[in-house]
Amino acid sequence: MFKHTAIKHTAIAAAVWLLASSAHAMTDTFVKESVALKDGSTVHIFKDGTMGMESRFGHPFSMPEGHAMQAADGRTITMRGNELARVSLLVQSRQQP
Ligand SMILES: [Cu+2]
Repeated sequence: MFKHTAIKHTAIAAAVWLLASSAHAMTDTFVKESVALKDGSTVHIFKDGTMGMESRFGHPFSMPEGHAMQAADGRTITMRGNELARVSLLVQSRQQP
């Protein structure tokens, strides 16, 4: 009887862990690169080549496609797409414990 309960607990713990980590896994898989910009904001480059902006305060913001961005490392990156919703998801997933 004790054995049975222990197995159940393990299964429940595994299920909870999966739920908690799924948001992180999801954002990990679709972000190819996050690049810090000279002005303190960050551009997230997704695997499909589109991009989304995050302000220095950690908030998603809109940027027109074709806008040239200066990376902190000196690169110039041209904005492709404007993935506000994806950046929102990314920020939310980081805020989970
Ligand atoms: Cu941008």
